[in-house]
Amino acid sequence: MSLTKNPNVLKWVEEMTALTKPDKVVWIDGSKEQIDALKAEAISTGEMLELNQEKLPGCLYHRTLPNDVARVEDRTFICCKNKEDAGPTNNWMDPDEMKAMLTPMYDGAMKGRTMYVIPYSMGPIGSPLAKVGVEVTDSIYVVLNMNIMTRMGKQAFENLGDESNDFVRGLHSKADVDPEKRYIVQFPEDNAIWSINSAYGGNVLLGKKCFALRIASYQGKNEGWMAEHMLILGVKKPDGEVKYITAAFPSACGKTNLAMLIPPEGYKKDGYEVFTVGDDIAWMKQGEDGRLYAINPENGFFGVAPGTNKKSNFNALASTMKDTIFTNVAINNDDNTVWWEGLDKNPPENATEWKGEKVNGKEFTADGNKLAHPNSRFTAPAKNCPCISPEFDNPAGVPISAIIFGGRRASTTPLVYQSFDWTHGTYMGSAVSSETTAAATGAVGVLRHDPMAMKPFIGYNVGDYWAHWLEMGEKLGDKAPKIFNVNWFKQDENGNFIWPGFGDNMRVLDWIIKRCEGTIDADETAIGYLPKKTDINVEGIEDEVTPEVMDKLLAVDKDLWTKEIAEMRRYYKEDIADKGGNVPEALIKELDKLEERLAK
Ligand code: GTP
Ligand code: SPV
Ligand code: MN
Repeated sequence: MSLTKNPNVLKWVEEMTALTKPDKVVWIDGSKEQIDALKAEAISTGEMLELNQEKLPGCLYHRTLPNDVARVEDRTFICCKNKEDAGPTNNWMDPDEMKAMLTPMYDGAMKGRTMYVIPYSMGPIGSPLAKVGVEVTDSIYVVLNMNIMTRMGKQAFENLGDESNDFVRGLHSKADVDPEKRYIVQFPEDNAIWSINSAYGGNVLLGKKCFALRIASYQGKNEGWMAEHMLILGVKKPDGEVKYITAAFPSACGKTNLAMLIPPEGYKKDGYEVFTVGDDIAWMKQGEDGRLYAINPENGFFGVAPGTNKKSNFNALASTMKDTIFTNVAINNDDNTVWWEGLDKNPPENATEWKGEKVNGKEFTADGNKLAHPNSRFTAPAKNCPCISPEFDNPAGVPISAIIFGGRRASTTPLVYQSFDWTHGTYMGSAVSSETTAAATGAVGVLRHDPMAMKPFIGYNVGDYWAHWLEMGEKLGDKAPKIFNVNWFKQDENGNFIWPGFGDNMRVLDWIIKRCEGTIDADETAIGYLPKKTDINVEGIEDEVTPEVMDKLLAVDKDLWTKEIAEMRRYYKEDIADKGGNVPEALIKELDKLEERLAK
């Protein structure tokens, strides 16, 4: 039974049915009965494995094909009419040509399968910032993940209404999961997404990167708001006030960890608390009071498993203890639970590694093999998180005081610094670069530009995206959040991180909040405002972060920064301007000013 009378939805679902020719069409209402039945079906076919229901109630396991374990940026396209509108950071193809190429692939792709029609809301139902999507898919795994990651089911259609055409059409078929025919395609001008031949996370949970970033960034530019690859957290201070901060770090660079951090003992004693609003995506709009408000469009966490443990991210681990889907981690066959590198120091002897082979985990890992894929993930309901913000479902969102950029940089970038103003902060965002991770296919550890941590996710021309940032700054005026840059990943000569990171990042948030309140001075340097050496609180970590280490963390090395500036000039010109990106004059000026300040 279709769950809506909306003719636009019905017509589109009919078209998709005619194209993909499923044996059966099932509308997902989101009821517990329906979800339980789908879980049972997936378990019976072996698509999902049931984990130990005493230790991990409601938890399931899934493994994807070894060729299908991460986002595929080289096969991801923005298909708008004019190539220039996609800009230099996107693959482009003419929308009609793309559809002509993909239509035969979708033709009959669901024969012998069921098509699930998933209505979902990105953002709290009824929020003026929320938007509706409908995804059709032939994967139960997708349905069960969307059930965690979005507000899924009937209620989304109720929100859409019986007439509106304002929903994002998502067509997914895993088809043959053929990597040579894998395409992740956004049609921003049609509010549409086509994904084929993948069954992994960001490629197929179409509400996430495809909609909430690529399509939404385009909508945001046209409608005057922002869709960003940012976590949202609240810091409750001893006086009871909560300050909200967003942070953009590239994939697998610490958003989930920062969003859920547990403050060091001293801070806890003083009454500080951290609340999670979101761990990956923020939609932000100016509120009636002139400030910038953010909602998390998602309803769960699709988090990196390796490295997650009680100490590094207690709250993330706690979130995965029930009703969670684990993808591509290892199984401990002794008790049918899960394991991944960094969970603890005891790889299970009786293990199944992520590809499905039974191994002695101790010997296997001693030989340098990994039991879990480096991009293995958990899909956990946000409501499981012990520190979920009381404002999580607030349709109005939360007011943002600070925006942070960051990435993995072994050198050059100090632990933290503040921009002189919004325009300079926009420059800093445009200059984010980071060593690549396993979250996307390709080499790991290579430094690449990733402006605003959005390189793979800007649904239009990056030059226009920067211009939109500058326009937002003008609109926000003196109500604009302050902009900062952080780097948790500075290394010593031996490649060890010199900042303890994780919970201790609270010490940096503390400085940032005080800067927002105007209660702490800073050193004015060529690159921005830096903390005075003694203004980052190291109480309790003095042994590790000695004054010498702090000097290194806050160093601004003139030679390295001269190279950085030269690289930014090259980047703006060769990678952006020469390839059809219009770098705003104001950003070039910021680069000029930075160079002048450094020369002094
Ligand atoms: P996506 O979900 O891909 O967008 O990633 P993310 O930005 O949420 O990254 P996440 O928090 O999952 O962290 C990824 C990896 O970075 C994990 O292996 C963490 O252990 C590591 N990490 C996170 N925070 C820190 C930190 O403060 N210091 C260090 N050294 N590593 C960190
Ligand atoms: C990322 O890669 O930034 C993720 C995981 O958050 S995915 O959903 O696969 O994009
Ligand atoms: Mn992400």
